[in-house]
Amino acid sequence: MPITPNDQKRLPRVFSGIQPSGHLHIGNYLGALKQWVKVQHDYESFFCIVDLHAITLPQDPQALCAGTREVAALYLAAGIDPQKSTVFVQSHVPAHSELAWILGCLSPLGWLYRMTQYKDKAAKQQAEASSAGLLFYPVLMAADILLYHTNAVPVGEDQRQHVELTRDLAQRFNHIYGEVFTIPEVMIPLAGARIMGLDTPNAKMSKSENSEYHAVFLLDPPDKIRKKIMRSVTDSGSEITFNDDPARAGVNNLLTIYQAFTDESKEAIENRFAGKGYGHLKKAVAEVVVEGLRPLQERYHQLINENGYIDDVLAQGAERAATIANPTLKLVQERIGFLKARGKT
Ligand code: AQP
Repeated sequence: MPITPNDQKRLPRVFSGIQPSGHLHIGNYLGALKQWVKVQHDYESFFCIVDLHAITLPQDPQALCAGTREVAALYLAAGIDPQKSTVFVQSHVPAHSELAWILGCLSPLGWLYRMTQYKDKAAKQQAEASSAGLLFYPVLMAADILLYHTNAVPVGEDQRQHVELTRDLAQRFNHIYGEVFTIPEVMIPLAGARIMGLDTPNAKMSKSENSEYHAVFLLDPPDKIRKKIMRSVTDSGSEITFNDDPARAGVNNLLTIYQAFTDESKEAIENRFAGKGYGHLKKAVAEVVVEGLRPLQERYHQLINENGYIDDVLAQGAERAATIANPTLKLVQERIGFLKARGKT
């Protein structure tokens, strides 16, 4: 691992982020947030609200601005401790955009066109209408991660390919310009790494999916959560077991949600539901989700009403993040051969 000015005797670092591109759902919670809360005790942690990523698809300006604060409040409500972890907004630290440009100039287009998320999201739009930003998304994500000499990136399964690209870009830069970047590892949770849509159990749950019964949002009231789960798509069978069969993906998804919220073993869960019907399973899942989200929801409503608190946390976070990100960017610029601006240290 390359040694950098801030690196002496530090804890290993994690970096991760979520886009303020809609309301957060239980997939974002189980795939990302829940493991962040755990890892912050063992890692120096950087958790970002990635607004620059969000605009790779069209966003309503007011919703983006309100959503950025909402996501920040949800991080804290879920248990991210701003005294322990650095919480900040991506666009508040300009080094992210600057490093992304440099890394973009090292990224072969072929690597970017191969990204599954790009292909999926571009396919939902007219091919020519999808933005260059959407293609560039993983390069920006690489910049986010590499600026902090990140050791591990806690994300859901859908982001694995982007972390692999980050590793490739870091190795490419280090090979051409000498060691600067730490090569990060991906960190995927054992349960809940890929939560599927309740109405589309063969496609991942997503914020930007419009249908009403697709996702359970973290701020959905209990009755709405129950209604959505009771209406989730299952199959015509009756056996309640974890299963890879795509035809049984709905039941598998409900069991996965149950497992991720309760941390029980698969065996214990299968025993619990042996001989029971799907209606019973759905009710049980709805209750663990309602109860699992209750403390987060209560805390969220307190935090969002505390005048100026979220903005204070974000301002301190951005200041702290810049103290790590700016020296990394400076080192990169030197290695590339950019002329130092007069008067700048
Ligand atoms: N369905 C999911 N199951 C488990 N983890 C998930 N994540 C997203 N969906 C699931 C994880 O949440 C983190 C933040 O994701 P993001 O907002 O940066 O982008 P995304 O992966 O594209 O998430 P969405 O919800 O699908 O948003 P939109 O619809 O805006 O694209 C990541 O760690 C991701 O793995």
